[in-house]
Amino acid sequence: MAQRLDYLFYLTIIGDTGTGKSNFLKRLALNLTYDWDNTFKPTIGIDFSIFYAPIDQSVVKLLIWDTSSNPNHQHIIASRVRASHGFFIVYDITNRKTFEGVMKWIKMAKETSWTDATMILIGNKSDLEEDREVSFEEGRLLAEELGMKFVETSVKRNENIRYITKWLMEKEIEKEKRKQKERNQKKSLLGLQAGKTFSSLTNGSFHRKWVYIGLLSFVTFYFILFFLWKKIT
Ligand SMILES: Nc1nc2c(ncn2[C@@H]2O[C@H](COP(=O)(O)OP(=O)(O)OP(=O)(O)O)[C@@H](O)[C@H]2O)c(=O)[nH]1
Ligand SMILES: [Mg+2]
Repeated sequence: MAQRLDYLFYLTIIGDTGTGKSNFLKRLALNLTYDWDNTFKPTIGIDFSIFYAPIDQSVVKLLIWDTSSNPNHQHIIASRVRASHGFFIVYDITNRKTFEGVMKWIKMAKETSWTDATMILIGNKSDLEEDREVSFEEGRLLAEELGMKFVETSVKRNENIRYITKWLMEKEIEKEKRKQKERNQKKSLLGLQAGKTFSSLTNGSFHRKWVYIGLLSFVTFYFILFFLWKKIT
């Protein structure tokens, strides 16, 4: 039996190097089966994970891109993330430079994406409170200024990873439903409501009607011509 699928969303994780993007994705994809590993292996180019996520009554398939922050790889990344529905922009709360780098990633996402993508600002490594360099308030204010959702996460402690992904999916589902509604309204305005159009075109009644009218006009026209010719001769 075919697997049910209601939505397919593409998401992308961006941010400076070492902020925890790859671990974020591993945690999301593997959840509790993920064995925490402190060693740092920078991503080369781009990676991805695909998995299913049930959201309320819907089955959602997610394809999530995990990107490298290396400037030499940006052209490869740009060509892959164009159709992203959402971006996680990650900084490290223990490294102010990564917070300062956030704007360049937002700019890249806006220039690259051709959708009205949802962006979320993420301050990661909230378990390292003693090393904090960026306060929660600073992150929250920046996100507010940019009209974005903000959350602090700890990939290590598995905090807020699933919450924020679920939030994003719900937002995207809402968006899709709104778009569908708008499409249906446009169709009904044109008098081409999907059901009606489909049935009239497929059962042939629409075409048949015009064939009958054509034939009738043809016969009437020749009948009048014949009548006039008879009168003259
Ligand atoms: N304490 C703590 N360490 C973390 C957390 N998330 C990631 N790390 C560590 O931070 C380092 C970098 O993590 P990555 O996930 O590889 O970072 P990245 O953003 O993918 O880096 P690039 O691939 O170079 O862009 C690793 O040593 C991780 O173990 C976290 O929530 N808490
Ligand atoms: Mg990485």
